[in-house]
Formats: sequence, structure tokens, C-alpha cells
Amino acid sequence: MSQELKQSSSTQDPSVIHEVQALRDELHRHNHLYYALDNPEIPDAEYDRLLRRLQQLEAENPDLLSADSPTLKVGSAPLDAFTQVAHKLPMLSLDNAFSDDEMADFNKRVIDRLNNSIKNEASENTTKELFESLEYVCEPKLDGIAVSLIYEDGILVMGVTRGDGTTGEDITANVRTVGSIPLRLTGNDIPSELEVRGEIYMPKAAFEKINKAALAKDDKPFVNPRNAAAGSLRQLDSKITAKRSLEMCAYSVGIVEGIKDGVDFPQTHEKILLKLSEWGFRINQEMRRVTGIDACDAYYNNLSEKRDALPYEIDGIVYKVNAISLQKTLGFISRAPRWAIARKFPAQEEMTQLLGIEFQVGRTGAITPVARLEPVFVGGVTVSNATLHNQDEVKRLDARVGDTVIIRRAGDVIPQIVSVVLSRRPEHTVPLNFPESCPVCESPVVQVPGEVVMRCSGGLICGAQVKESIKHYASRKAMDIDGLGDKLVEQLVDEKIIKSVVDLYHLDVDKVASLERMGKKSAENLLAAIEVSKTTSLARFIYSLGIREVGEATARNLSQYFGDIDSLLASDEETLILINDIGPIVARFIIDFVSQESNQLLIKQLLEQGVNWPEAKAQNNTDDSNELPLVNKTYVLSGSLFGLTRDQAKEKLQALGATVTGSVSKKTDYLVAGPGAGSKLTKAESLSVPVLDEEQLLALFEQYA
Ligand code: 9MJ
Repeated sequence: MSQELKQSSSTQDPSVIHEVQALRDELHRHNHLYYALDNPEIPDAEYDRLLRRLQQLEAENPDLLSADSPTLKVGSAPLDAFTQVAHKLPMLSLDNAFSDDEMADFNKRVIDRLNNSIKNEASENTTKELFESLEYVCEPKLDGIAVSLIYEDGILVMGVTRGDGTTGEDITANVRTVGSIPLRLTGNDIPSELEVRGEIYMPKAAFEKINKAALAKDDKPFVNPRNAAAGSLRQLDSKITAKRSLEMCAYSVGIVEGIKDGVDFPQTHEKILLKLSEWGFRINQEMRRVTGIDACDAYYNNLSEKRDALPYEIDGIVYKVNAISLQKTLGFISRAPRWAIARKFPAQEEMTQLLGIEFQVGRTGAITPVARLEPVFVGGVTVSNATLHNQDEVKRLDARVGDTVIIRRAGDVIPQIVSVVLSRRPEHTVPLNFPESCPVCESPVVQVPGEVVMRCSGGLICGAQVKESIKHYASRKAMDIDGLGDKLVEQLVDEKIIKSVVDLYHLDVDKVASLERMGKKSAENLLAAIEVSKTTSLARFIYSLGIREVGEATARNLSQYFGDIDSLLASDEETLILINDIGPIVARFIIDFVSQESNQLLIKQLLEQGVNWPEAKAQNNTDDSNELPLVNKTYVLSGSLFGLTRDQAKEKLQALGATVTGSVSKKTDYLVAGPGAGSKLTKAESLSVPVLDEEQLLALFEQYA
């Protein structure tokens, strides 16, 4: 509970006093949940908003300031299970900025203060230029757990969490297990007492691995890598911590005593970091020294692009004045240094209301629950839907209509519901029931043993499956029917103009023209596009049939192997599994498809309507593709190309035997990068994957023409 607020002459408004009191109580509770229990209930963005509101009210009503205000505190009391240790120098936190404007304000505050202090020292020559070209060090803000490591004569003797900034927990046994924390430093210029500060974090890959293992054992997964790191560090048994693949990145020094005679301790932040690296610490490879605030903003933009490709989570950029002498001049305010700031990325997690849940039926009958949300701005876009994936996820979350939920949207990933804020659950909510019959055609919903997904058993009786299969057939990578988008397919099916893809070839131009938002010209264009699309490739045709698990690559392999559709129809599982990339499960799906009479009839009818492709020689031999020049080579395409589309480039590469994938990894042989290549280019560079430009790609095609 906050101390009772004194009413003073300047703040009479009881509603302000009440709001301040309520905010403090609320923030105290969230601090405890976050710092002591590793179990935050609300997203950081919501916490920041509450804190900022309290800061604003305190600034407007200074008489309401109180010694126990959460605005003066960094965190909350540590758990009792570990010994508490007082920091010799407090571990401060950082002030935040959320825009270029707030960064400019920070820079101005720094410059004004430095100018004033110089004036006070009676130097008339205030060098405005000097401060306008002030050096900052920029580094990613790791989203982990801040720690202090004490070294005596170069030997690690203690590791302490930040705790509330004044007192932390002794986690020495646990930090010793972290690979990137040196137990003994190297060098002969190490001060006899040295405190190194940094962030312990869990890399994304390790986080995914431990959560997979947790789910396999029916344990509760961690919400994010930071919670996973915190949970791992707070283990009383350090053997468990040792298995958690934690990392530490050093970002500053605290106490430094007993510098050896003749040794000059570095006098800039950058040089201190380089010295720490020399002594054996990991420092951030993205760290850069820049001049002026514009360069800080450019660094921010650049890192925003790279963010998804980094192997660890970051939630912003930290900027620090480089010269230690200037840092000393600037000093501190209550809880943060004046010489540093954290520029936060737009929140990737936000809170909103769950308005309803709908069940969508996909092309293969898979039923996906979709959450309808009160629109919320998160991760840079407004989100009003989020997938709930499947029944297991629905059970895990227990999200109910009316609930307040936390939404996460990171990078280009589809928005997810992370958790439910149970303390805000209204009364009389009901758990979600998965439907027993299809919401579209009312056929029974079935679950194949061993599969998580529930499916509508209606097949092509089901209007939803019909629509999705026609959309797939017409899509760009399938029959590529120009102008036949999802909306138009829905209209054609809803108006009973078509029931299957075969009906596309008997369309009545007037009926199409009479549809909403259509007209004579659009209808004629559509019919012309359908005519043009009839000439295709066998690979596209196989893909367009929508056989389960037969994507573009598998369709291409089938096309190359069989050379014609009849051989595919006459095939068997033993033959299919000889083909590149086809295992017993996919082989079963293919046989299931081709053995159904309705599918055989469909293919026959499509061919009768004039769907055709150039004849090709069957390779009928799984090794043949090895004769193609780019076989076993993996390419990724990114950015814009000018002389051809990315799809054309992809098809040409594949025709030469190459595999083309969507993301850069150690297995990638080449990245083809055009302007705007973004994070894929960054990742390729970080993995030393060779990068080709369009000219080099065209030269490659020329070589094998
Ligand atoms: C993080 N989290 O990466 C600081 N931080 O400096 C970096 N945090 C910091 N610096 C002073 N790079 C207080 C916190």
C-alpha cells in the first residue's frame, strides 16, 4: 500500500489524489508479479502507460510525490530463497523514448546541460558544434535479465541480479553455468576489483527448444524468452540452469578499484566495451559509435529491419553518451542516468477484448478457430483477428468471449493470443466448445488419431471446402487465373453460378456481369483470362488439384518424374516414395486422391475443357535430376528484380535443378538480393552466404541457356 497521500494546498482535486493512489497500488502489484514471481499479467506497453501516467500526474502535482512511489523504483523485492546482496553502486534503469521527437528531446537535454556546465566553468567558448557532433554509442537493447558480476583479481566471485536496483539476489552458482560468463578473465591490466554489468538472455532458438520440450511433457511453456531466462536463473539447483543455454552480453562496468600502476583505464564507453571483450566477455556485435542524433535515428531504422533476423530478442536500442567525462558531467536523475536512453520499438504485445470466436473451414476441411478482437494497434499494424490454431491451443488458453487477452504480433508473423488476463475476466463467461459438426455444411467434424487438427468430413459437399479449393485452383502459383480473386470466387459460389472448378469453363458472361461490382467488361476479361490460363505446366496443374501436402515443390517433382498425368494416376505408393521429398505420408495422400473416382472424373473433365501443357519426357528415375546443373543448390530470393518477376526467377532456378526456399539459413548456398532485400540480406551476411545481384543471376541463366 502507498503511504497515505497528504492533501496540500496545491492539490485539492480528490479525483487526482485517488488516481495517483490507485496507479501506485496497481503498479506495486504488477512490479511484484513481474520481478518477484516472473509472472506478468499485463504487457509491457500497458505497464509503461500506467507508469507514464503516474509520472505525468506527479510532475503536474509535485506535492503528491511520495518516497514509496513506483516511479522511483526499478523493480520489486527479490524472493527470499536466494541470499540478498546490496549493490555497492545502484543498478539504474534507463529512461525510454518512443519516437524520433522524443530522441531529439533527449539529445537537446543532453546538449543544453553540457553547454550550461561549460558556461558554469567560465569557459566563454561554449562549443555548440562540439555538442551537435556529440558521439553516442548505439547497441541493441537485449530483453533479458540484468546482472552484476563481481571479479576479484580477475576471478568471478559473485553474480547478483539487479533486483530492485539497490538489492539483488545472489545467483553466483547459476551465473557460473552460463557459457559466455568467464570464470577467470584474461589480460594483465585487470583491476583488482571489477564489477561487470550485462544482460543474461535466452537465444530464440534455445527458447523454442525448451518450450517444445515443455509441451511434449505437458508442462506449461514459457511466455517469452525473457521469462524463460528469468525462470532459468531463479533455479535453486544450478544443474537445471546449466541445461538452459543462457547467454550473457556485457554492457558496462560498475565498481572499478585497484587499477594497476601504469594502466590507463579506457575513458569512453566504446573503449570500455572493447576492453571487456578483450578480457573475455561477449559484447554486442551490432554496437556502433555514431555522431549526432540523426545517425542514432538511422541506426534505429536499420536495426528495426534486422530485428527479426537477430538470434535473440531485443525490445529497442540503447544510446549512451560515449565520453565518460561527459557522462560524469551529466550525472543521474532518481532512477536513470541522464547520459543514456532506451528507444523502444513499437510494442509487440498489447491488450484487447475478445469479441467472438468463429470457426473457419479450410480447403482440406481443417477447422481453425479465429478470434475476433476489438481492433488494437500492435507491432506496427491494427489487428482485429488472431488465429487460435487448433483445439489444443484453445484448451491451453481457455480464452472466452468477453475476456481481456494479450495479443502478440512480431515481425510478419500472424497475430497470436498469448494469454488471458484472468483478473479482468467478467462474470458468467463460458469455456469454448469445439463444434461437433461443420459450421458451414453440418457434416460431422472428425479427428484422425494422432493428428491435432479437427476436420469437416463433408469434402466437396462442404461449401467452404469448395470455395477454398476453387480459390486455390485459380491462385497465382496454381492455374494463375488473372482477376479471379477470393471475393469473386465467393460470389460465384454463393450465387450458385459455379459448384466446382470445371464450371469455370462454362461461365455465362452475362451472369458474371450481373454480379455486384462486376460489369460486362470485367466479365469478358475474366473469361479471356480463364482461356489464357488453360495453357499451363503439368507441375502447376498437379499443384492446383490441391492434394494434401502436395505443395509447389512436390508437384514439380511429380511432374518431372512422371512427365504426364496418366502415369501419376496409375502410380502406387511404392513408386511414389522413390521420388525426391515424398515420404509414406504424402504418398498415402496422393494415392487417396487419385484413387477417388470423383477426382479422376474431375481431371478428365478439365482436360476435356482444354487445360493443356507442353509434353515433357518422364525422367522416371530419381537420380536423373542430378544431371541438372544446380541440383543440391539452395537459393533464396529477396527484394525487387527488374527484368523478371521473383516467381519467374524461381521457376528458372528450379528448372535448372535448384531448390528455392523462403528463408536464409546455414543451408542456403546463395541469396539473390534486389533493392529492399531487408532482413534476409542481413541474415545472409551474418552467415556469410554469398549474395548475387540480378545481373549475376541473369548471367547464371545465360550460362546454362
Ligand atoms: C540492454 N538491456 O541491452 C543497458 N542494456 O545501461 C544495454 N541495458 C543499461 N545497456 C545502463 N545495452 C542501464 C541499463
